[in-house]
Amino acid sequence: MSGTTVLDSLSLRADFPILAQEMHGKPLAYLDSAASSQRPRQVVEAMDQFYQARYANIHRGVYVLSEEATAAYEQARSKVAAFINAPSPRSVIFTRNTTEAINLVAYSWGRDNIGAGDRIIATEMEHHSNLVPWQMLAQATGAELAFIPITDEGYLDLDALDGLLQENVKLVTFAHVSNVLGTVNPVEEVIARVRKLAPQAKVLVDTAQGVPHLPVDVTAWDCDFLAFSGHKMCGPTGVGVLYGRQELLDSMPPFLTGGGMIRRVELTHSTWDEVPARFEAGTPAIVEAVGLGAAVDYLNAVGIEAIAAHERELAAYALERMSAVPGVHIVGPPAEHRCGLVSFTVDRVHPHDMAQILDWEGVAVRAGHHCAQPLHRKLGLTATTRASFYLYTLKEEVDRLVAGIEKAIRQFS
Ligand code: 7TS
Repeated sequence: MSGTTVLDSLSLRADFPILAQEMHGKPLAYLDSAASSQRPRQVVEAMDQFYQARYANIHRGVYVLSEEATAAYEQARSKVAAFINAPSPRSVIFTRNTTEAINLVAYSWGRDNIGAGDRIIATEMEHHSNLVPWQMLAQATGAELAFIPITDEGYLDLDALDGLLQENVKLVTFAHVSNVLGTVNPVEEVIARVRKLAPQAKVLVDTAQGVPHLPVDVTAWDCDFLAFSGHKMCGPTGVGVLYGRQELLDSMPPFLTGGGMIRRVELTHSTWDEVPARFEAGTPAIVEAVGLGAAVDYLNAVGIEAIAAHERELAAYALERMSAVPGVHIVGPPAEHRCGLVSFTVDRVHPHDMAQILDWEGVAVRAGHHCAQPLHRKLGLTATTRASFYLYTLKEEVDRLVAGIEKAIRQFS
């Protein structure tokens, strides 16, 4: 069935020519947007036009082209700031991706503010990008790592969080949306508990899987840091974002050093530029930032609330259809608490075999641990197959996913 949803995805697909292809002689059903979304021609064209007519290095030339390129880069920063309701574009730093944004905080803020005996709280559902940097920091400083456990239904156990929130807690970090369970975590509720029980702690939200799909408001959330990637939200690869509370960023030393981030350099020492330049050493991803600005324009034009509603509908439909197939086991919560993402296992079919068979049907999904090994261990699994949706996903693609799963089950029975 190609039933309509709140979003006219069929029309939107005209903006994504990459989707109008066949794979193995079947129409491509791209169900791997959680790994990386596709990008609309508006984004590709904005980058193409910038390269062809507007490109120069930024923040250095006195000539018109460089001044215009600088203005375009800074305009992209303003668009991103408005998109997440940041109080000022100065609190938005362009990084390479979520991973680099989190590492920036771990190295710059972390090494200055975390010491032996301090506690860093993360969760059992984190992507390795929001886990390994804290392991490195804990090992370097003697700090302790603690984890908010997950319940059997795939929610954060908030009562357990309360018990962890003691006076040595310096940082609480968690995913807005799990890239495996699809759980949408109650960001404001978590932050309220942290503020009440451990007011000294800072909060970092990894919204790599959130901001492409759901409204994000750093001012309403009152978070200290927020990290995300351009390539999961219709933007290009190579650009990501760290939002930070202004006074925190202003107090932090640089992460990477070199050109573009200094005020004065002597042979033996230097002083730093203001934020955000302080954290953007070297020539940044100029064209990618402009592309991210165009992606934000695109998402605003479609409407993030409409995208969220569309995905909720697809998730509900996928859960209903998939759970009716004998032998299919879905991980994570019901549709009302998840994004458009469904990870599953199937009796007697290895997740990689499932992904391979689905590929032969033209259905592109991801299989493996999705960079969340501890979470898979907790679930008692080594791998899952994951289908993830976006604004261009059609209900009939969910039907094709289900048909592919049924075919794989027949082949392996
Ligand atoms: N945090 C979460 C929650 C993620 O899902 C990912 C990427 C990252 C951080 C890292 O983002 P990056 O842009 O720095 O790589 N997640 C996935 C995924 O689920 N499949 O491929 C990448």
